[in-house]
Amino acid sequence: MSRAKISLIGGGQIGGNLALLAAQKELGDIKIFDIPNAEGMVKGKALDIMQLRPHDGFDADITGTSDWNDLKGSDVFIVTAGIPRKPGMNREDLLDINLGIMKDVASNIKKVAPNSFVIIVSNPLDAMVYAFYKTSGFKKNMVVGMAGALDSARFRAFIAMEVGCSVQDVTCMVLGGHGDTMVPITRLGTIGGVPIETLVPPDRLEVIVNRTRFAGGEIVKLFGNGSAFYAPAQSAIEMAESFLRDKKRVIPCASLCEGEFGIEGYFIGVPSLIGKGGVEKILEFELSNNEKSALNSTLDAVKQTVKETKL
Ligand code: A3D
Repeated sequence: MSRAKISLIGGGQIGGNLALLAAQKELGDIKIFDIPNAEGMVKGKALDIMQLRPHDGFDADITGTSDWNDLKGSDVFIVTAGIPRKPGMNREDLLDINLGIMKDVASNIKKVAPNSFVIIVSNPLDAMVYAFYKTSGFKKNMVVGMAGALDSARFRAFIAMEVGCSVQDVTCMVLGGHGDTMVPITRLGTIGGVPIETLVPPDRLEVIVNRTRFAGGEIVKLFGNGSAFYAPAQSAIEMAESFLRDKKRVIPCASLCEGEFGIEGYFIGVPSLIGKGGVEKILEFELSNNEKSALNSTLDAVKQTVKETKL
């Protein structure tokens, strides 16, 4: 059986970690793609990881490139391409530039691997995944955004830190858009099957929910320059692995809703079953009235960012 081919579009902070994690999990052979100016950087990262392999003995071929032809026939793409906001640049300027990059990426992926599974990570996530979908014309099940996987992992980590239990036993999902309006469904969270709401007092739970909402910003502040990359990379890898190994894991992802949760025509964070068919199913369930209104607010935020793409 030949190895899967994984292409990482953007070889920056997240891209480099994606390559490392994909190699360590032996998910397949890996191409790290970036713009010609950054070709040396991605070739260097690839070579560095090639030299790390003997310690653990994992087999994967990792190469850096700025040539789309090298990505022909890839099974999975993880897209982190984009530029960060620079001094003097407003939100609209940034959106315009990153939208241009996403459209270019979409048309190239369509050329080299029209049947691939594509995971978008670039921000603003809710607009970028929509832009990729609209520009590429890919089937809806083959395009997905990474956000809920990270937001849920952050929530789980904070709960485990609060209670002093293994993160492994904390389950919880965070739905909605990737921003301050995200919706942690605390009602359904459990620690080893015991409802979180019976173990964590409401005031502490509220603190944790708020910390989750602003967790990305907390790290940006600490770094002073740049945003989180370890946990975002691991979150995207979980999604890629579920596709490549047909694990059918249920992960909160920005999937295209066509009626699910009453949402029509938008990518938004919902529990998504990922297998060899991509997003094979969205698992719908009854929301409480509060959750419904929170999901409506987050949908408004998603609609606004999508509107700004003019697509
Ligand atoms: P960074 O280290 O700047 O890497 C981005 C890379 O994209 C750079 O190496 C660029 O050279 C490259 N790039 C720019 N234009 C192109 C192009 N046309 N084709 C290919 N590559 C290109 O950023 P990062 O890795 O820290 O973050 C990447 C993206 O992920 C950013 O948009 C972040 O905001 C976003 N992000 C999203 C989440 C979510 O949860 C959704 C979390 C963290 C970061």
